[in-house]
This record gives sequence, structure tokens and C-alpha cells, in this order.
Amino acid sequence: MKLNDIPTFDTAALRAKDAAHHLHPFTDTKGLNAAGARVIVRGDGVRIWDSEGHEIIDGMSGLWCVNLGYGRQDLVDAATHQMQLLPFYNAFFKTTTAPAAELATLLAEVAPPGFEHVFFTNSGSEGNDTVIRLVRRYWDVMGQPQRKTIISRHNAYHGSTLGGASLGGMSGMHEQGDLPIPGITHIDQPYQLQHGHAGESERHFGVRAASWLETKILELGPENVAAFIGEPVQGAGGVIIPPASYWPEIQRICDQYGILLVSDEVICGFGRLGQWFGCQHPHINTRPDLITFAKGVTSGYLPLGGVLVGERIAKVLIEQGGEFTHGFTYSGHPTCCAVAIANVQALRGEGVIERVATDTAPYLEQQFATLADHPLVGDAQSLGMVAGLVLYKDKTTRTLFDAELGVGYRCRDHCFKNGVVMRAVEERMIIAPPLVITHAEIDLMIARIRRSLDDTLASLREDGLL
Ligand code: PXG
Repeated sequence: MKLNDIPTFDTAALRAKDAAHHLHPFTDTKGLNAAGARVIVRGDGVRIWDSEGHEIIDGMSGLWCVNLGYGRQDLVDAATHQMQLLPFYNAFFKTTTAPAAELATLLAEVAPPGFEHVFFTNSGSEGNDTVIRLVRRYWDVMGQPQRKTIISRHNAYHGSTLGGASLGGMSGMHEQGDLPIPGITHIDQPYQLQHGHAGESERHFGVRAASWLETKILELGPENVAAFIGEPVQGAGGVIIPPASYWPEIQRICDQYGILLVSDEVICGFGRLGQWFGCQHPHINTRPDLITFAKGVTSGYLPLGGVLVGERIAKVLIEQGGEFTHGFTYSGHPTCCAVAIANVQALRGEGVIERVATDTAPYLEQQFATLADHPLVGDAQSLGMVAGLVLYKDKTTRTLFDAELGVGYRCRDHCFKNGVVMRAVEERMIIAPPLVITHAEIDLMIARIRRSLDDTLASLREDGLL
């Protein structure tokens, strides 16, 4: 879009309309309405602009999804072309569409070996609801209908539908609406700051954290356990990077008890960790039976999600399962699939993921780690294109701020003011920038984060909190 084609926006009027009629997700509406929502109007590359003309580096890729960055004409063209030809047709009654068939084929090419089939949904939450139904159906068909329980982790995020929120381990979500639904249980997360012992090595902690799965399986009886689900790196939980010893041990335990392993790759898929899927990263290295995806499959340009179904499950369901009574109006939506095809072809054709692994992620890791010399900051770490740091009240004694002070939110507001989107999750500040970010843009992003940390420190001192 040319600069003089950009419309002007009446910020006050939009804020008033939004406050009057729009209920935002995960938002205290009263608080938001008092402050007024920031109106985002435009994006290009790794940058977004608000209605008042402020330029902001989008350190969160929208919501972990705009992997290719904003302003990709090829994705726009793919949508336009498909909308003109056939904006929608369904995949229910013995019909398919060209984009759905082509995308399914393309996904089988880029997926890890052994994934030949895909079930399409509109979101990650619907993907994980599909996971619940698929694993229970699989064990029914296998003649083990008592294998119902799915084990997940506290502080996991698997979506916001009843199924997704139940699989997730967010206590605040469980408190609203009597969740989790029956048949889902949680173990602790592999977060050493929270669960590590004094002097414990990272390796030892990873193995110990994985052993909580075995303990839970034995408590439930292995014959009753259907699956274990986890994000390779917990995203919304605060970019919790598990020790390298964690996932191989989880894999071993799942194998030992014949339990299905589900890798929720809604964030980690499509290049986020420098591999097509997070489970392929050497730090993770698992062989899942099911992979949930969404977000990066279209770089967020249109909603699409789904489940990659490994052959162990696909064979049984296809050969013996008959009708799987599950699906959505928009499963395999042709326009969303057309955009996903263009996105996957761009990721592949432009070598984006290889560049992340060999160049961009190592540079981000190096630059992000420099923040650890800031008086507020400890544990500044990244894996691929996700990174997180801890805000400490006293980093020498590893003392955290009182949660009620909301120091992370204070820091997040300074970040916005200084032109960078960074997300706050309790004591952690996190980023997941577009995969196409350049070294110069990383430098600028880190400089803006550092300035925001300085501003946070100054404001804490001014308020007598330090
Ligand atoms: N699984 C994972 C791992 C996710 O991160 C979902 C499932 C659900 O996807 P949908 O498309 O239904 O939203 C997600 C979504 C945050 C935030 O604040 C993260 C997500 C969604 C909204 C907010 O970090 N992740």
C-alpha cells in the first residue's frame, strides 16, 4: 500500500465505539474502557502503526502468528484469486476443493516423517478439541475405551474452548466455568525457577520434571491413560524453555506405557523454532502421534488450524473407524487454505526457516542475552524465535516482585510507549518476533526493550517500590 493511500482514522471516535460495543478477549472491560484501546491500523514487515501514527516493532508477531511479517502481496493475491474463483465450499458431503486437497498434500511434505493426513479446523482451540475427540475415538476403535484420561501440564495454554481450556493449565481460566471437564488432569510444568531445588543441575531438573508424568500415569493406571499433550516450549505460559533432558524423557515414558504423545505446535510450528515443527528441534526431539497447528500456517492472514495425524492413528481410524462424527462448517475453508499454501510455499521457497536456524535465531539469542546485565533482569534466554527474561526485584538473591504490583504490565506499557510490543506474563517478559526480522531490526528492538527496562526501573524508584 502506498503511503498516500493510507486512510486517516478518528482515534477518539473508534475508541468510543469500541468501548460502547466491543467485548475484548481476556480483558477487564471496565479497565480497558477507562484507558481506551490502542487502535492498530497498519502493518509492514515487522512493524505496525497505531491510529496516531506511532511506529512500533511487533515483537509478538501479532499474537505469535505473523511469521512472514506484514504486507505480503503474495498472500493477499492468493486470497483474492481464491475469493474470486470460489470463496467457500464445504468438505462434508463427498466434496473437496482444490486448495484443501493441495494444502493437505503440502503439509504432508513439510511435516515430520509419518504424517500423511490432516484434519482442518479454524483455530488452535478447535484443533485441540479435535485432538480430544481423535484420541478417545482411537482408543475406542482399538478396543480400549477405558483409556480416556489426557494428561497435560499446569500453566500450559491449549486454547479457550471448553476442551482447549480444560487441556490448558491456566488456573484463572479453570476458575471461570467449572473447568477442567472430566478426564483431563495436570502435572507441574518444567519451570526450574518455580520447581527446581537449590543447587540442582538443569539436566537433573529436566529428568525429574519428566518423572512427574510417570508418577501420574502410575497413579491413574496406565491402562486408563489416553495421551499426554504439551507445547514444545510453553508460549502463553511465559516462554518456558524446558531443559534439553525433559522431552526425550517424556518420549521414553510415553513409549513405555503406550501412551499417545500430542505436540501442540500452534506456536512452535511453521518455523518458530527454526524447524518446520518444534518437535524436530534438537532441544526437543520427540516423535509425536498428533500435532496441533494454527497461527503460523497462514502467518495469521486468515484463520486456519488443524491436526496432523500420524499414521499409527490415521491407519486405525481410516481402516476401522468408519465415520468420525466431528467437523466444522469451515474445515478446509478454500480461501484460508489458499493463503496457507502461499505462506508455506514462501517459507519453503525463500529459505526462511533455514535462515532462522542458522542466522536469525543465533543472533537473537546473542543480543537478547545482553539484556541480562540490566539491574532488573535475569535468565534472558531464547530458543529459535521465542525469548523470555525474568524481572527480579533483587537478582543477586533471585527475589521476585510481589505479583500484585504488576511490574510486568508496567514494563509492557513502557515498551509500547518506546515502540516495541513485548508481552508480560507474571514475572516474565517475552517476545516472539516475525521470522523475517533482520539483524538491524533486532538491534533496534533490543535497544527499545533496554530503554523500556530503564524506564521501568526509574518509575519503580520514583514510586518507592525499589
Ligand atoms: N495452543 C497453543 C499452544 C496456543 O498458544 C492455542 C492452542 C489456541 O489457539 P487459538 O487459535 O484458538 O487461539 C494457542 C493460542 C497469549 C495468547 O496471550 C496465546 C494464544 C492465544 C491468545 C493469547 O500469549 N495462543
